Amino acid sequence: MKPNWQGPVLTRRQQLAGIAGGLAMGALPRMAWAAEDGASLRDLAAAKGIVFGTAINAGRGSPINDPGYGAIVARECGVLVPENEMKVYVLGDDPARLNFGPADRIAGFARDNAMKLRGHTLLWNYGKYISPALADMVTKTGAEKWLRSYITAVTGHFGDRIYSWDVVNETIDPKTGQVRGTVFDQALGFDVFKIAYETAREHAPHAQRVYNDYMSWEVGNETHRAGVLRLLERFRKENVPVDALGIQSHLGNDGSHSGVQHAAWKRFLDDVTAMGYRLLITEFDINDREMPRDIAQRDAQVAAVAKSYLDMMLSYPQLDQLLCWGLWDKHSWLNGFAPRADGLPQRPLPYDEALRPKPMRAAIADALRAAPVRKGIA
Ligand code: 9MR
Repeated sequence: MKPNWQGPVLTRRQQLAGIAGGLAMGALPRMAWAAEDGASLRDLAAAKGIVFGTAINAGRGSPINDPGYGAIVARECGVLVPENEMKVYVLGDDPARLNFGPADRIAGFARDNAMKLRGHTLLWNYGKYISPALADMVTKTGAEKWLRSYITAVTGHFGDRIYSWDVVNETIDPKTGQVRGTVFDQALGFDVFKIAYETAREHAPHAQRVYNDYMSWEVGNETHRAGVLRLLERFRKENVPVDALGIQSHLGNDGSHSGVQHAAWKRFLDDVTAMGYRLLITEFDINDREMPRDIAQRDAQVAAVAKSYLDMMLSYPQLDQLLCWGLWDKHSWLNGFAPRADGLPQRPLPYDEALRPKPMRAAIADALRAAPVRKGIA
């Protein structure tokens, strides 16, 4: 295992207090702390040909502005993805005048800390996230023209910095298994996918092209999984240049982690990989809404779900990237989007409110230690 030391050793207290030894934020050292189990998730993953990382944001709760969190992200991660800053509602509707400021701050933080960068997402083909102003702009410009110029501008801006793009995100309606029906696919039909992936290939030929979605292993996802499989089959049939399936992995505890559920999920993954797609976990977290109040019990359940899921996922040699949707409970999207009925904060991520590592972190580390070596993208 390569040493992860690149800077001064700070005490835990210094890190948490955010003193960071007088170091300027931005270029954070990857610290070897006299810690728990020694090895960073980044190094445990890299030893297996896997790149480990997280989503971060550029605003509130960003590791860029918070030295305590910054030190953890810099130590644990080999890859970052912006949680929102590369979405059209941040970049803007006019391809000629895009606001790259927040995304560039994240790209700079990744570069300063020698991390890779993923892109999320060029086309979120989901009506809920297409504003009326964007829909107007697309209609006025023409869907094909708008899409081509937008994807050209965004991929061109980041160039080689981004090694993997979520080109299309969440286009399948989980209730029907069909393409959702947006201003884009209503105008272009299936060509919307050809245009998106071909334009990405043309302007970012080096980058992996991913289809990203949230179909999951839980009971109730059958229609969603079937719809995604049909889409992936059609991509192959019509030569749409898609390399990998991004499996978001926003898990919860529906109390049914049964053999049947495992078998159905495995069949899905087997079907996907049989078509030649690679796999990646893009947005891992575990919603604890249905878990007990008691923190020790809850953390143990979250860790158990994480271990069982990751053991299965990492048994696929096609899977070479594992990204959490944040590392810090305090800033998880789930607190806003899926609050617990008892009003307690969610604990869906590897680090708790006080930035202490949780059993979920240990579960991820154990799963990485147990994973077979693969020839990964890293
Ligand atoms: O975590 C993100 C949250 O901060 C945003 O408000 C929301 C809408 O843009 O998107 C969340 O991230 C989503 C991701 O982009 C796609 N998969 C589902 C994620 C959680 O909703």
